[in-house]
Amino acid sequence: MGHTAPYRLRPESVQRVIEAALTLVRELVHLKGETVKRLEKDAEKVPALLGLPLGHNSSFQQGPAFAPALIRESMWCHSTNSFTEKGIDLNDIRNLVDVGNLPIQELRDCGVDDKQLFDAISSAVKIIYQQKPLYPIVMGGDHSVTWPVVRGVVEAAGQPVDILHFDAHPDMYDCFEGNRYSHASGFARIMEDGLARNLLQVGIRSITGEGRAQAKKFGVRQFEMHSYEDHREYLENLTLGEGCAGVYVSIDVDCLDPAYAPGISHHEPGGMSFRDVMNVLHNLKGNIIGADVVEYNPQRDRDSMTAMVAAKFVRELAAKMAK
Ligand SMILES: [Mn+2]
Repeated sequence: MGHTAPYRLRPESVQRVIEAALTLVRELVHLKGETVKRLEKDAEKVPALLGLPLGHNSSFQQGPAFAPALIRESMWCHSTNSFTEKGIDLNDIRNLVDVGNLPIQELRDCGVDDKQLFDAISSAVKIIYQQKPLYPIVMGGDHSVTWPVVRGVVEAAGQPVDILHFDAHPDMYDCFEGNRYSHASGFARIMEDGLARNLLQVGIRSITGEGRAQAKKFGVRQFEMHSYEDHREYLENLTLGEGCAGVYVSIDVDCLDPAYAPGISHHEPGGMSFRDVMNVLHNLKGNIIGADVVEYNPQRDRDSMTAMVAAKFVRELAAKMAK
């Protein structure tokens, strides 16, 4: 299975490579965070981009490990400009900083297993969170990264979050094909760990009996595509995150209809339009303290069309976070 590590190292050696990887993140976070503070001492919240090139917990196809590089390329592509829809200039470091990637594959090459890898992801997220005014915005990677990212946010914030989750799938299998770290199980782990006060899943249209049973068990609210129009007004006027740490937004690119986003692993017809997602996001009232965009798969893309879509999700999320 993809989640087993190739070699076994002594525990202290594993810890040493993890520390080295986190040092990369720590140094960039410190440099960018201090620069922002010097330019704008009143900045409250500046999104910090972290790439997690992790794809081995995908169940069907590989490819999302290459997403962060291509999303970055599309973010700064000259076919568009650096302003978001509502006028935030992302070329201004006071609105967005980039703290690079956690070297996922290099850690795995050294024998770091998924438990240790996920702990390292949580640590990287906490490093960002503790450098005020930075807040994490993560580029996956497959969707398995969301569990350790949310865990990092919640541990740093000291209380649970409300999660707004866009996806064709609930990703709540107790265990998928023998892998509890699977990209199809992340939200089961999040709910078991008590990391979310509320979990709202939007765009659902591929769900098994287990997915519904898990939702019932964990009190998850699922907004399925077959009745989307009944819920549109509610979803486009959401208030979340009051009385808890804030809001975490997770966007699986496959929430979109494959007509809008062919560059994903799981083509599931009948999905949201890009504008549907924007309407929910732009109108959301709530303090977003962490976010991710996951499951972009370059192997299936055409002319970087879906890279552009994933990049625009990152850009608009960043603009929504920046304060
Ligand atoms: Mn999905």
